[in-house]
Amino acid sequence: ITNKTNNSQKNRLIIVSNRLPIVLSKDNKGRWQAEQGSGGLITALAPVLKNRGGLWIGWPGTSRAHDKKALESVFTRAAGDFGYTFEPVFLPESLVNAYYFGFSNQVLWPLFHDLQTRCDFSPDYWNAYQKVNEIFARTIAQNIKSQDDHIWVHDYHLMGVGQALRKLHATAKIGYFLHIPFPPLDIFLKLPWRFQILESLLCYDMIGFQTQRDRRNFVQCVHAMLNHIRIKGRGQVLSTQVNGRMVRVGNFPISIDYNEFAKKAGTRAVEKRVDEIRAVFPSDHLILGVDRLDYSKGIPERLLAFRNALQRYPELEKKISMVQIVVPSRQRIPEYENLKHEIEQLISEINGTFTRPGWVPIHYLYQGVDRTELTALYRAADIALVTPLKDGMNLVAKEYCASNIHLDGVLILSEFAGASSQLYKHALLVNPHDIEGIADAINQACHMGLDERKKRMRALRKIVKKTDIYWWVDTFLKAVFSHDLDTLGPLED
Ligand code: GDG
Repeated sequence: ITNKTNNSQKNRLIIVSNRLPIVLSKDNKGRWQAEQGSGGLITALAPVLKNRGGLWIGWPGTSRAHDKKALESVFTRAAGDFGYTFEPVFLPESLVNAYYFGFSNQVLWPLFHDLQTRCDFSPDYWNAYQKVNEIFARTIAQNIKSQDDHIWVHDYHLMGVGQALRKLHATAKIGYFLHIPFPPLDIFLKLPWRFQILESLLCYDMIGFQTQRDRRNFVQCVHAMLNHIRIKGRGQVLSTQVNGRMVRVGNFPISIDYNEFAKKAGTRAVEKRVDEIRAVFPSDHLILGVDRLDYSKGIPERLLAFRNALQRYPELEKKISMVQIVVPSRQRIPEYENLKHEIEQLISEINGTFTRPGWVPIHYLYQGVDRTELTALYRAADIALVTPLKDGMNLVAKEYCASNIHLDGVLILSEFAGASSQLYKHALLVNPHDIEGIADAINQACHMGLDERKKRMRALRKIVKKTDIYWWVDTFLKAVFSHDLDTLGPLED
């Protein structure tokens, strides 16, 4: 699907996500300008949209009335530049907080990461979430041109869009992909709107999850809560009948543009930065952590494990250094601000205790870095420490492998990252709550011989390369829109 050019409007693809894949900024005369964003999803979907004819619907990030008019011409120009069109969904300022920071990020995000004590089940949040999902559905309905249009809705912000579209009598096929985990039954049951959410999801033609774990949790919730529905089948895609309609349920581990990372890792610019980074960190083993600021990423636990390694394996003194990048995220939610303080306090305590002349154990950046710097850090790092408490997939783990072109790095990976369902055999798997276990893995990685490191990294890279982001897009679209599920290949999971 990704490689075939199809200029006709048949099977036009409509992607729907909370945010448009565009970065808006103002030039020096105060006029809006648009640049394509840089995430993996955008990189993968942009060529598909261009080839098949496509539209991306999402919130542009601003609601102010006077911006709306100005933005119209920006989106028309961007369509000409990028080869597919954009439809902004303008959300009333009064709803954005309760929908985005409220229901999406203080109900669904913590609950689906098994952290129900962090939830704020305020009814206002739910009302705003429903209203915003209806606004998205209306915009989609206005943009459907034919029964053959294929709609693909993304992530936890938009679980109710399918149901709202059905209420508007939309009959086009709608696929949905959840980027975050789906929780086990006991946790899902805590949600006051559990029935509404399950029933909304079952309005899609395909519900896609990252891993078998998430799909199994979803199937268990459906079977326990909705007696009349039975999800059946084997293999990557299961199915059921809901009100006379077939609903498919599958798992599709998202990935990265492997070739792009591997290619970038070998460029002169990256090579130069790797040398500079290695010169700044003369210790034998450079350990890297890269995360958005989020309590699901297990950053404090990881820091405690690093401290534990220094305490229990004193011979590692001056031999290991850690770079931890924390990218600012969801700053308006107080929990995130508190987490930032917790991380910073821990880092200063650890550095205060262990620093020696010429050696500072932890280097901390509370900022994003550009792609060249990130790739150079991936390449320079001897060990990547990816220890989320729970994660849908975790792309950092895959990006580290793709960038490790000399095959000498070790990936330490949480059992509870979706990525472990594919990488478990060749990474060092850890329980992110087990501080001593992670410390032992750090010590093991520091002592691992080059042969073993290469063997493991070669195998990891092979898996990431084979199931890259283009494979993911292709497999998902085939599973939603083809009639014959047998055409799907087997999946290692
Ligand atoms: C959600 C799910 C799932 C990070 N720091 C910098 C930077 N990044 C980029 C990484 C990576 C992305 O951000 C983070 O992706 P993750 O997958 O690790 O995590 P979430 O943001 O939580 O994503 C997750 C994902 O959706 C996809 O389905 O895997 O489980 O939670 O691509 O490279 N990029 C740059 N500078 C940085 O400093 N340029």
